[in-house]
Amino acid sequence: MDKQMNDYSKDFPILHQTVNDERLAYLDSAATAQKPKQVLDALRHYYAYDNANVHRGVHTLAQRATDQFEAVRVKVQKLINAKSEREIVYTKGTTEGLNWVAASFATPRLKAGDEVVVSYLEHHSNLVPWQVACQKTGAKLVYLKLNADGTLDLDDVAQKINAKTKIVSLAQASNVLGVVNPIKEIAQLAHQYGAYMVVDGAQSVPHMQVDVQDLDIDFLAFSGHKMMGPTGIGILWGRFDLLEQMAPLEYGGEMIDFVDLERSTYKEVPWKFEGGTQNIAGVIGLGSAIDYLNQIGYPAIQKQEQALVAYTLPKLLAIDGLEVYGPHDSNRHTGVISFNLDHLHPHDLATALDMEGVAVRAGHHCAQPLMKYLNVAATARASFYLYNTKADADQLIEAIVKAKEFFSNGTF
Ligand code: C6P
Repeated sequence: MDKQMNDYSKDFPILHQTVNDERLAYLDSAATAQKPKQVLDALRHYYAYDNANVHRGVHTLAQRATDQFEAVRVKVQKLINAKSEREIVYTKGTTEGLNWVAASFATPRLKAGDEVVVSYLEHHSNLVPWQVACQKTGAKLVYLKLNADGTLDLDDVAQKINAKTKIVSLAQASNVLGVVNPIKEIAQLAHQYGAYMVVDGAQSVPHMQVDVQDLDIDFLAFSGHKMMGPTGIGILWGRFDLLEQMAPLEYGGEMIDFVDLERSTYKEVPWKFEGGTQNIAGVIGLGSAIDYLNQIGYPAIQKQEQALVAYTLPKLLAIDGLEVYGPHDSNRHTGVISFNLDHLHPHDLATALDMEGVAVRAGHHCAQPLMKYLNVAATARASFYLYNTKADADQLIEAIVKAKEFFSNGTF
């Protein structure tokens, strides 16, 4: 093992298998991350010993489940340095969080003549909810341009965020280009004009320290499954005063205070947003994933991912006919690398890589406006996480070279 790299894969049982008779190299963590055995154990323990509905029972199991459920709120609060655990709302994932902000916070405030600013690199989950909000209110959706290396064009940012801007909603890290946006500076600019700053943290919170107070943002949405937690659980963080102004999105069990025949009152933030039986096991698994993240620490995670990108990117760039989208400088790159090889369709490339045990994603990555902007139909994408090693990177490179030979000579 390289001195700069650790092998965390021992904690991830799924990684120790063969796929198509080859060692598995899982390079699709931007789609969903694998789960360490600590998270798998926490889920099993919860279902084996503590399973009960939360906030509803006085019996011991209900108390245990409720205590664990609420304790995770505090873990999330500390992870992102929120002011209070009551600013932490459980959701299904990033998509739901962004939809809630667009529908319940932004839509009632927007009107014709207002502008909502997004960028060309956004995931559909940070575009479509804003399209709908704009369609409903007559506000205009404004797109920030990118530089050739996929970073935001800051001159364009300075022009397009102005007195008409009411919302700026940006991904902190791109799921396609491997760039990180300067959220703190953009939030400052947005606030100068009285606009609100919404951040899609799906690809940042799993990989880097995100401090909502330091960034001085208004909302942050992220997903548990991309940070080694279970699927179906996510977080919407919002400034408390803003969450208080938002109406709930789902009405029914558990989010109410008092129900009369004609009308009802609701619980306080955050519980007024959490109608119905929640994904309790998901919350507990997320808590365990946060413990795991904290035990390794973001600096070590970033060091590992940086070392992997520094090792892989030059090797990819050296392959004749392979085009990398996003920065070519590994120091300015996250663990997400998108590329195309010659005139091969990325789905064919990804299928060939799968035959070699290498799991990458191919397609538009839920970022069709970005594909149009880059003038490509789709890309292949390798994404690293802390449990990847140099062996995974080598396997990727070898499989690409083999695929290139196969598709040009017809021999595998
Ligand atoms: N991107 C990818 O392969 P959900 O599905 O709600 O957990 O996350 C949506 C989402 C929002 N923003 C960004 C930047 C994302 O990357 C994602 C999920 C996955 O790139 C699945 S499409």
